[in-house]
Amino acid sequence: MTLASDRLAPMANAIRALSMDAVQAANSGHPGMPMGMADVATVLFAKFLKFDPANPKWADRDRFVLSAGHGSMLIYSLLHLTGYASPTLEDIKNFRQMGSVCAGHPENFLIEGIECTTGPLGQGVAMAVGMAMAERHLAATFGDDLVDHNTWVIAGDGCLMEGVNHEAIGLAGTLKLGRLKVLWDDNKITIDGDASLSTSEDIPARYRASGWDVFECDGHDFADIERALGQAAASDKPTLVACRTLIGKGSPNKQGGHDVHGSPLGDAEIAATRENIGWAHAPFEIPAEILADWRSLGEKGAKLRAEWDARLAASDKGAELTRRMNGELPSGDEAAKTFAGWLESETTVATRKASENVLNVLAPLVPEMVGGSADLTGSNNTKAKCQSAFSAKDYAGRYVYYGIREFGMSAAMNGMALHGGVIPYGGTFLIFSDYARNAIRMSALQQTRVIYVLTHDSIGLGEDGPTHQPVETVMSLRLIPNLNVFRPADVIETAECWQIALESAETPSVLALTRQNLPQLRTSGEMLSARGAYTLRRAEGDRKVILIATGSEVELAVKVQSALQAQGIGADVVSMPCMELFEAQDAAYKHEVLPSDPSILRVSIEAGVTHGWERFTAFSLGGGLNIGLDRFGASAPAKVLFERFGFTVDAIVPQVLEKLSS
Ligand SMILES: Cc1ncc(C[n+]2csc(CCOP(=O)(O)OP(=O)(O)O)c2C)c(N)n1
Ligand SMILES: [Mg+2]
Repeated sequence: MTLASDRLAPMANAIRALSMDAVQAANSGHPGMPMGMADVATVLFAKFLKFDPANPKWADRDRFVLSAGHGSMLIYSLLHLTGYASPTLEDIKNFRQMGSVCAGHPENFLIEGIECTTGPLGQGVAMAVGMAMAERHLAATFGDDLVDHNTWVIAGDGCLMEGVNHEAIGLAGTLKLGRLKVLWDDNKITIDGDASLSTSEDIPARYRASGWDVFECDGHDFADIERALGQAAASDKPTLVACRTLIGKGSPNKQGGHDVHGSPLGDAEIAATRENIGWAHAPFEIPAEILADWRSLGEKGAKLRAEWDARLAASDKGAELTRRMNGELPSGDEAAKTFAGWLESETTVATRKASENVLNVLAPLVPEMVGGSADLTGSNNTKAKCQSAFSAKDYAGRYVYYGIREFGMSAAMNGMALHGGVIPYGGTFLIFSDYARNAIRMSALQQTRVIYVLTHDSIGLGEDGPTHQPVETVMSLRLIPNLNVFRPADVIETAECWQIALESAETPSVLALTRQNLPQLRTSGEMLSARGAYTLRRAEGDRKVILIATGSEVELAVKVQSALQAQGIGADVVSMPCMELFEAQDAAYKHEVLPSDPSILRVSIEAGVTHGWERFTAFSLGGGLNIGLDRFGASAPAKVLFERFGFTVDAIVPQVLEKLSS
């Protein structure tokens, strides 16, 4: 497709008009960025991007990430103009209104052509790194004739200023991700005003120092943009193109200033802009010949896609690539059989070690699993024996050394999962999930299958002390919607939780695992963790108490049960590896595990904040009892800490007795 420059200008103005009119209609939104980057985006879509609007999920399409998500009208305009079924013009007219897929920021779950949800600045670039990793991995696995595409990003000053940008570009440079191209909207404006208020760094030098190529262009000169994007496309390094632009370009009185970043232009300025750019058409009206030029862009992609379809059909690897891209797990019950065999053994291991044992079963059977750790491989036990390093020398490797980049790792894993064809999992200490927290939240919002292996999950890690001991962390992760937080109690539950995590195609998972050894408590039953909570030990005789515990405290609950039984007090032990899954059970099952009988005392035991446990215990005798840790830990051996903070039979039994007699 070769469109002359004089045809590109009206195409770019169509983006400007749609953006300013939609923001005006919504009376909120961000016109500046789409108007400023309209020319660059037009060249990208007209001359470089590989896409087929009729097949938004075509596996070998280029990925386009609008990292500067506030400029959402740019991507809505592009998708509509090039002929994607969604969004419609009606959706655009209802920008930011209830029911329109054109949400304030682009959401991957609302529109097929949107690769990832953006808005939290910086994470789009970091997710794009993950997409480029997945692309290289699949190309190495399936060959260039089936996997051969670029990841193009539009990012603003904010995306480059965020800390996660440093993590992302360091990783991309080290991995030599030459298929990654970032177009920087270098408008020198942020919300507060001139970018020089807050930044003075030499950004091109920073990127070059990280192993990137950097090119520059005048972002309003079509020929110059095409030259720079051509250089980027030809580079075998990850590439930044600094596109010098005017924010709000086209608006005669507001372009170049920060007021145009995030407010409607207003009727008078919109009229002046129409005049200035020569756009005589009514709001939301795109002249037929301009729309035809936009629609013609998809033809090249449709042809490439048809050729690719033929190669896929002819390839003996086609079916496997299709399976992986569809996110379907391999068939077979080998893993389940192996885990069932474990019931008979009595394995005492830390759950982080149990997780490694599980991985050594799963990773060979599920080749799309790509693991990694933020420099804690030997502590997180995340590397399976069959995995070798994913590196610039060997993209077929299935283990990523992410370095000390928890946030970057998590965002990259989102990008990998969204790209498809791989199931990413990655480890760090549970306490440092807070560094990654917004990416974990974005996993949940975007419905990605990302598995977080978070070890050293309580004071049970011991001597490293309170900086490393999670107290509020597990409960705070449970606050995030659509995130399954697992805290398995032994090797059997660990295997079950891993299986559930793998099977949860639209829900990310956290596996909170211990550093310290735990005995095997389960010797029977099948996939009980899938219920979220279950009765592990039944009371002998009259049940007066239900002990509800998670992870390492289930062992303690079993001991407390014995001590109570010795005094003639019947107690159930409920293991609750996943609150979210328990909450999702029907009322009958929940009542079976936690009967609504206020004469029974419910006791929660978890080595973390008690906040949140009331929901399971308040409806019970005397308001129930919550055993936990509502303060920071301390530096000492684990055993000493558990004693010091009351996680012992001797400390708990008297509290239970007192409650029972009150
Ligand atoms: C992590 C994060 N912090 C803050 C914001 C709020 N915010 C949205 S856009 C923006 C400024 C962006 O500046 P720039 O990227 O240069 O965009 P431009 O004004 O040029 O469109 C800020 C602070 C955000 N969306 N995400
Ligand atoms: Mg800016």
